[in-house]
Parts: sequence; C-alpha cells; structure tokens
Amino acid sequence: MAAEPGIPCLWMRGGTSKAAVFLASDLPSDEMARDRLLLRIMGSPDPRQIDGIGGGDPLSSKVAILSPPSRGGADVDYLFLQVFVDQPRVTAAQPCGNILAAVGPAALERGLVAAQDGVTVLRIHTRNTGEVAQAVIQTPARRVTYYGCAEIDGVPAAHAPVQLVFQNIAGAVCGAMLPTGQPSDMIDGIACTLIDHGMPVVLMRAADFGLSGQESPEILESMNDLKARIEGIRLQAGPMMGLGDVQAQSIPKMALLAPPCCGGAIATRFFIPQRVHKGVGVLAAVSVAAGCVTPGSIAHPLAQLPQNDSFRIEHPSGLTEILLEREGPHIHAAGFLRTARKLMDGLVFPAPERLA
Ligand code: NQM
Repeated sequence: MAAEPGIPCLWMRGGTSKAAVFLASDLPSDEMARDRLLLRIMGSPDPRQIDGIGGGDPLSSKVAILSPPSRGGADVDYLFLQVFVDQPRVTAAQPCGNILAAVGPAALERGLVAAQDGVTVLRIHTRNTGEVAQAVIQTPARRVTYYGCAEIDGVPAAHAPVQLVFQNIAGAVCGAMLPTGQPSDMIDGIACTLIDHGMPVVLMRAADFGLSGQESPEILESMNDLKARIEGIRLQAGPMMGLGDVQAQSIPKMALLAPPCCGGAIATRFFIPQRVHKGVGVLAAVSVAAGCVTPGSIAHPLAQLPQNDSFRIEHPSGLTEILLEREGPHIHAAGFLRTARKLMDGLVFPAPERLA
C-alpha cells in the first residue's frame, strides 16, 4: 500500500491545553472526512491515544483550524474542535479559550497575518460561536516570540504573554446568559445555575454532594456514584439550556463550587464533562465569574466579590485571573493573561483507517 502523505501541523500549547493546529486548506473540506482524519491523527478512540498524537486527556486532544477571515472586523478565522479520547467523536459545539491563546502565534507562524514590530494585535473570529476576540502577541523585529516573563498557574516556567479580550460573550453558545430565564433551577434535588457567558456551564454547590470543593481531580474521578449523578444532571440541563440532547457532547461543563480558600473569588472543580479539569477553562472561568455577580445564582452567596475588576478563580492548579469590565451583573468585556508555545512544526501521519 502506498504511504499516506503527511499533513502540515503545528503542535501548540495554548494556556494549559495543547492542540494540533492546521490550515483549513491542508484538511478535507468535507466535515465528515475531516473529522475521520482528525480521529486518526489523534489516535482516537483509545484511552491512551497510543497510535496518535493526542495525550490521552481531553486537554491534549484538541484541534484548531485556521483560515483567512470570513467576516469583516477579523484578521483570522479559528474553528475549534474537541476530539474525544475514547469515543469516535469530534465536536465543534464548544469553543476553547485556552487554545485561543495559541491561535495568534500560529496565524503569524503560518503567514496568515503579518507581524508588526513590537506587538501584533489580532482579531480572531471564533467560528464556533461567531465571537471576535482580540489577542496581543509579542512580535519583536516582526517575529513571534515565545520567550518572556509571564507565568500562569498550571504551566511551569515563564513565557511571552498573550493578552486576550472578549467582548459581549453573554449567551455565546445558548443565546442567553441564563437560558432558562432564571438564576437557579432544581435538577434531581440539586440547586443549579445554568449559565453561558462564553461557555455553557452548570454551577452547583460542592457541599450539596457532601464535598468540600477542594478535592483533587484524581479523587473526584475515582468517585463513580458522584460522576453518575453529575452526568444525570448534565443530561437534563442540556435541553433546558437549549443545547438539545447532550449525551454525545462535551457541553455543558459541570462546575462544583465552594467558598474560596486561597485569596480568590471562588473555588472550582470542573467536570469537562466526564474527566475532571486539572485547572480551569478560560471561558468556563468567565461563566463562573458571571455567576458570582448574578444575584440569585448559587455562586453569588459563595463568592468573595473583589473590590476591583480582578476576579481570581481558584482551581486545582492555582488561580486564574479574569479582568471584568462590568456594570453590576452586566459584563461587557473579559480579559485574560495566557501564554502559548510552539512545541513542534512538521508533518503529522494519521494512523491507518480501522476496519469496521
Ligand atoms: O473554557 C477545556 C481548556 C478547556 C476549555 C474544556 C477552555 C475554556 O482548558 O475556554 O479553555 O473545558 O474542555 O482547554
């Protein structure tokens, strides 16, 4: 059999996640053919993804597809795809703020956007939601650099900062920030806030499950009864949020919340949705922050609201800071500091097609 050609691929860290970054022109235009190819590239379905480049964890089984902008007011299009690890599934239903941090550097690397001297400001159109985010990338002498002094919890060592700003992302996926029209709903006897401020999330009190909210991801993942209860709530919350049947989806994300213990605004543990996040998603953190400032939500009484605009969300790897521009509960803009790094640039060779 003739060898299959390699496909140009950048392997990037964005924030606390990793993704294979492609140009749309290097992938099949047919979505089903594209997704089948991405499963073979990542090595899915397989819990270890041993025959592909995925890391056996949802945080390192991600794809970003870049293309020239399809709308005015943007410099580049970004389609995010979550490749399931142990199921033959790829979904475009969720966006990803961590991988967004890698999009600016990757667009510069691939020449989709011309670098300026010093910093380059890019407007990135996330095709999953239609939102445009602004990214500020360090480009001394018109070349992207990954070296710098910015540190984020969950990533060892310092790197060049990537500043991201989102504007007006309330209801980005569900169409409304509170898709059920109320700040709190009961599902299976648990008070839940169903919220979308960039990422659809179900907020719940850890204490309602007999937890402190400080448990490690490993402990939470070992609790099979807890996981089944949370999945039962998620399957009911999906249709309530206008997401339809979410059995095969990676949204909504499920957040267990507790009062802060490390100087932040609130403590989080996230089911995303079957595995437990080792840190926190960027857009998921904005949805939590939105919950904290929404009267009547389950997050509001748990939160220590900051005096200024800096919301520090506690998670298993430390704290993630979000800067909110808001009037009361109305958040106009959310800003973050992330870092990103090019890990590999080359050709990726997909695993062979599996026989049915
Ligand atoms: O919420 C993981 C990640 C994410 C999502 C996930 C994210 C976000 O950390 O913006 O970044 O929840 O699937 O990459």
